[in-house]
Amino acid sequence: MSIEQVRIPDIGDSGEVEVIELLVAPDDVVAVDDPLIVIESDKASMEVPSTIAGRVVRLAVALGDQCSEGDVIAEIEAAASTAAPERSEATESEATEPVATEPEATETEASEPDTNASEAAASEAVVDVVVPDIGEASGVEVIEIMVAPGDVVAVDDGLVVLESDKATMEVPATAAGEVLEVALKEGDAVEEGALVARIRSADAATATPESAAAPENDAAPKSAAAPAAAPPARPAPPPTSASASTSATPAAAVYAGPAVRKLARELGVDLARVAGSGDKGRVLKEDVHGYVKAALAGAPAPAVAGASGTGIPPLPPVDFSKFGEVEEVALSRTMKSGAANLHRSWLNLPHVTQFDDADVTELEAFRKSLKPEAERAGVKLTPLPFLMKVAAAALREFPRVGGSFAADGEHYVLKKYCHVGFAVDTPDGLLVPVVRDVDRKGVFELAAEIADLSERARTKKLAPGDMQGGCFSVSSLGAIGGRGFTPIVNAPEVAILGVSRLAKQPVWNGTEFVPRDMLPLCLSYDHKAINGAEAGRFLSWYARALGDVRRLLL
Ligand code: CAO
Repeated sequence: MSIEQVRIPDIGDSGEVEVIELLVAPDDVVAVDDPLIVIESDKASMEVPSTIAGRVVRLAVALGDQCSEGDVIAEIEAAASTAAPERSEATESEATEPVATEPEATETEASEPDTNASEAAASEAVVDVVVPDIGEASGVEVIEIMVAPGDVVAVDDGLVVLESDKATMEVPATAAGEVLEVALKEGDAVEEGALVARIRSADAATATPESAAAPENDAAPKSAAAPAAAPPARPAPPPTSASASTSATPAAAVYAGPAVRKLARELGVDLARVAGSGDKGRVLKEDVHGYVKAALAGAPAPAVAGASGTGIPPLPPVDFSKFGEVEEVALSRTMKSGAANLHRSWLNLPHVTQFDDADVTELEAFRKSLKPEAERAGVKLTPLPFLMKVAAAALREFPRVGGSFAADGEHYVLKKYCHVGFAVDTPDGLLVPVVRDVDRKGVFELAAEIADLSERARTKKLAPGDMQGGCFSVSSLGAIGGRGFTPIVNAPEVAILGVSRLAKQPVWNGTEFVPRDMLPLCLSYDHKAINGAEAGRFLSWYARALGDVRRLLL
């Protein structure tokens, strides 16, 4: 068994490169061509493959290290049968695959861009941007088109993003001006020298490295100069710099290496929606896995600024211990899933909240008069069973408020059943058990079920089914206090009633102020499902019905 060293290959780059990802660890077994690390320069990010099959004995680089061609990356104990010959020519050329170093090949392909360059010169102000030296023997895929005809670009603005199995890179504009034509589409496989776009140069004098600079550069080695007269490709920029770019789409702003892009494509993940936890917001494999996990758990994944849809920038981490002593307490599963559900609902539903007060003087008198009877029946009669019973009646009157959007996005579901959830504050977090068929139950029965479900919520005995199937929810903070709040809808429901603490208020009866028991109500709803007038009518109807429950008999 011999120990072989894998080194940074010819990276075709002038300066140093940074190690931005480690893809293996000591003791990992790798095959020839398995990626070991990802390096990044100001021109490209690329994976460095192993040139040796065997066991990784030592990684000679760490994240953030600066290195250059020839530096040792890893030491590998070569597997007996597959050990590569000691840095043979063949192995060298494999190691240097990420960049073109073959003069012949480059020379041949260089003829095309030269033609393009002379054409550009002939048509003076029209510049052909071609795929520069991308160091690939075969075709690389166009994965993003960043501009469209009519866009105005500056020199160095990204036009398209190319990706091979080794690197991801942008092809930048070599001239400032208006994009006349984009010659590529997503999925095309291209070679060095292929036409990317035609730009009507805003300033013919500064326009074309191909037309203007190339003749003066004749002294430069021809193999590289012709195709590379276009500036070399560069890595997709981090979101921060991309946001300042004029023509980049959110997808183009994604900052990720080839392995991560490949993984995202395999998993069907839109990288533009994944928050990057790497340096400068770079998306790492763990971020993609985390995103998928969150999606499967029904939780919202952290999302990036500028991403489409509901994406928001993640909050930067804070080391609170810098400011004083702290203690970290683990979040319970209930807290985590509750937080995820609330966050998802808050982000997906345009919330509006309306307020009203119900005069519950008569209802309170009625409830208090029933208390002894309720006690004999073994139940505690708080206002909540009445609030739920009246909610059931209101939902029958306003069926859309108890409905939900169908998953197909084309229909609205009106429910013929009436199940109402209620929020329970437990030591582990908020839970919303659901009482079935509230419209068919009396207040004593509801009181008994509320007590049973609350108790089971607090003792962690609720089954998942106990918290499903609600049409509407009631969140009562009345026992705790407060004059009003804006509850978050318990999606896929579209509305939730918040109830605050009832208080004696002076109410003008037309001739004098009289003391009345006033109950503050708030209705939050998904404005996509319910318009303000309908919500207003629902809440007024509800408050009136609470004020005179005899109306429910009508
Ligand atoms: N105004 C004044 N007093 C009220 C009231 C109101 N709106 N609602 C209830 N009360 C009184 C009750 O009558 C009871 O008084 P008595 O003991 O004198 O009879 C007392 O407050 C305690 O009630 P309770 O909390 O035991 O029972 P409940 O039926 O009102 O509530 C439950 C049950 C499970 C909803 C409640 O315990 C709870 O967990 N509430 C918190 C809900 C929550 O966290 N919501 C916020 C979620 S975010 O939207």
